[in-house]
Order: sequence, then structure tokens, then C-alpha cells
Amino acid sequence: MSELPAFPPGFVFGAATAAYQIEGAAREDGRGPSIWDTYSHEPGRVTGGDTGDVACDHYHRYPEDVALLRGLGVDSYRFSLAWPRIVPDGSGPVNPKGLDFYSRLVDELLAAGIEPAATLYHWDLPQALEDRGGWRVRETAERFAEYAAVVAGHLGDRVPRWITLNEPWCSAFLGYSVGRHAPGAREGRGALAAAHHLLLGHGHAVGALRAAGVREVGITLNLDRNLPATGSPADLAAVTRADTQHNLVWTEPILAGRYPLTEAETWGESLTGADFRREGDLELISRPLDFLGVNYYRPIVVADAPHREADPARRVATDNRYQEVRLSGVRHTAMDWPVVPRGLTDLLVGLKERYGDALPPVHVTENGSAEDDVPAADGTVHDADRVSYLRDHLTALRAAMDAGVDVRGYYVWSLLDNFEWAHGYSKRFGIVRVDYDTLERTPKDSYHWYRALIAAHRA
Ligand code: IFM
Repeated sequence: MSELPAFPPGFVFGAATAAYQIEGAAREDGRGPSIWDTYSHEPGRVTGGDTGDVACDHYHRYPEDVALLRGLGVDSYRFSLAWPRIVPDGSGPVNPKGLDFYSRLVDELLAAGIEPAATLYHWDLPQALEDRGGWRVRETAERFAEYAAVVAGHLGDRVPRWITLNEPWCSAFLGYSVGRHAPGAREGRGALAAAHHLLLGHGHAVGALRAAGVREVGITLNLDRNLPATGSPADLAAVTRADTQHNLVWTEPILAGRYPLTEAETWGESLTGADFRREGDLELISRPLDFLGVNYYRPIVVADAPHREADPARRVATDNRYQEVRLSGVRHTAMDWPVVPRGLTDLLVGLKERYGDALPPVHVTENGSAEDDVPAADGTVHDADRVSYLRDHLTALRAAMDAGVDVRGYYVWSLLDNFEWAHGYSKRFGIVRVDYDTLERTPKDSYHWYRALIAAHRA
């Protein structure tokens, strides 16, 4: 461990997962269908036709997974609650069995000395709400507020750290513009309405969690470190558009109480009078937070590009005239993502420079790498590339702290190999291997490395 810089006392080391990616039990104990059940069952959507029907079967095996967390020695475990387990139709009756599952999980974590950190929404919208318009419509934000209040009332006294939304960029833009995530829509403008209603849902949920008196409330954003492919004015302008869509759409309303100043040049139209925006929305969205969750995996190199979409009605969102360029000279993970730990330092320092004291303390709520793990004959997994990835990113995180960013915690993604959305089970992010035939769990070298790091930190 000597090569790693020390972290301050009280720094939180954790591991993260999400409901649809690990739970399985998709039709059990009253759980309703989510947009990911629908999407993953549509032919051609997910690699290999994989679905989350069984996933890691965490729903039944959670005691074993909590034991793995205890063995790891983490301070905190970040998981998400499946909205359709708790409110199967998205509104109306609450399913006591759904609440009971999370109650048992939380009690098991507390008994193991692990602080639960719960995410309210990690992409599994109840299908019934999608059928009524999904995140395109304001009503969904209101239903989210009701769900948040139910959960906060039930678990708020035992769960100290709450995250309203995970990576709303993916929900809005991958879900309603690119169509690579559920519900698989390709609508351009619908994604902008979705982004706004996600922000609104976040604001409502902050209110519900505060009313329940929980200790800490935040949101998790996958902010991008966008780098220009060249210094040309066209590429620099493309970076501004990418920054607006990936980062400022979220950070400006949440942290500065305003919409991005660069939105007109990004979307090709001003959204000032957009029908989905109402007076008072920004006040809700910018309610103070106790922390900002940041997920970081890789930087993105951006170049100018013509519109791909001929139809102006669809020509918006991720089609806003930029393209990603493959970064050469660095290792790429199994996701073909470039490994650039320094990007994490720069991202966090850039946030601090932009928002100053308006930036709350940060938790890195996800960081990790998918690798083509090959188990040895005895079943062990020697994932040296993942160990290097984690070590180098923790070092980069420490550099951001040295540069003045108040970072309070780090959660490795992920505790388990799991359902990697449109990639199905073909990509493995876990520090614990899951054999999808037997559901057997095997800690990889990265698990043992992380355990030793945490133990050294404590010592
Ligand atoms: O698996 C996902 C997770 O659900 C959200 N953040 C990124 C991870 C890796 O792609």
C-alpha cells in the first residue's frame, strides 16, 4: 500500500451497486415491471438478449453479499431501491413486501457495521409511468416525490446518506434521445423535457428527504471531462456544446440556480420559454445539498461534426454537432474507455474552480473498470489491470483533495459483476466475480487489494 497516498481520518471507503443490475427476482413479491424489464425483453436491445430477470439474485442472496462487504471492510455500501418494487404501478398502493426487502437489507448492513447509502432512482422507472409519458411529462416528477416520501418515512431513520438520482444524463439522453437505454426513444426534444423533469423530481425528493430528517442528501452526476480533439475554434466550440449537454444541464440549475448560459448555441434554440419550464422550478431544483456525488470513468475527446440527423425535430441532444474521438496512446478497458486517471483530478478541480463555495463536499460515488477477466484454473481472478485502475484513480482523487477539493468518500463500481445495461452480462465491473450459471461469488485480486487498502487506512 505504500505507493498510495494517505487519506484523512473519516474518509469513507465504499462499494456500489444498483437494483436492476443485481437483484433479479423481477416478478417476485409484488414487484411491478420497469422500463428496463420491457426494454431488455425487446429483441436486439441488449447484447446476448440478456435481462435482469435473475441478475446476481441479490434479492435472495443479500446476506451473502453483505458478508462480502463486511469482509471487504467498507464503511459504506451504496445501493439503489427499485421504485417498481415499492410502488408497482408508479402511483397508488405501496407494496409492503418491497419495502420490507430494503428494510431487511438495511438492518443486515447496520448489523455488519456498514453505513447504508441509498439511491432512490437508478433508471428503473415503473413501466406504468412510462406508459403515461415517462420523464417527458411533469407528472412523473410528482409521482417520484410521493415515492421518495414513502421511502424516506420508512427508512430515513436508518439510512444516513441519500442520493436522489443516479446519472440523470443517462436517463434523459440515452433513454429519450439516443435510444441506447430504456425506454429506447429517439426523440430529440423529449430528452430536454426529460432532463428538466428529472431535475424537478430531484428537487421534490430533496424536500421529502429533508422532511423525514435524514442526515445527508445529494445527487449523483456522471460529469464528463471533455477535451478538444484539436485547438481549432470548431473543436473548442464542440467542447462547449458537449460540456453543456453532459455537465452544465445539471450543475448549473442544481448548484447555481440558473439554466446554462450556453444552451441556445448547444441546442440550436433558446429554451427560455419552453413549455416544460415553469416559474419556481429553479428554486426547487437548487435546494441546498449536503454532498455532490460524482461518477468518473474516463475523459471524452470531442471534435466538431455535422448533424447526423436530417430531421430537425430529432436533431438535438446527443446529435448536437460533436463526435467522440478515440484517444490514442493510453490503455482502454473492456468498455473501450481510455484510462486517464488525471481526468478525475481535473474534473474535480474544475468543478471547484467553477462553483467555489457553492460546491458541496464531494463523494466519488462510482469509479471502476470493466476488464476481460479470465479465471485461473483454481477459479481465482488475477485482475491486475483493475487493481492498477483503482490505485491510479485513488491517487488522482487524492491529488484533487490536495488541490483544495473537499472529497469525503469513494465508492468502487462495482461490488459484483452485474447486468451492464445494453451490454448485458458481457462486461464485468465487479471486484467480486459472479458465475452466472451457478451464481457463485469469487472475490478477485482487486477485492483483496481494496480490503488491504482500507485496512491500512484504518491502521
Ligand atoms: O454500470 C453503470 C452504472 O449503472 C452507472 N454508472 C456507470 C456504470 C458503468 O457503465
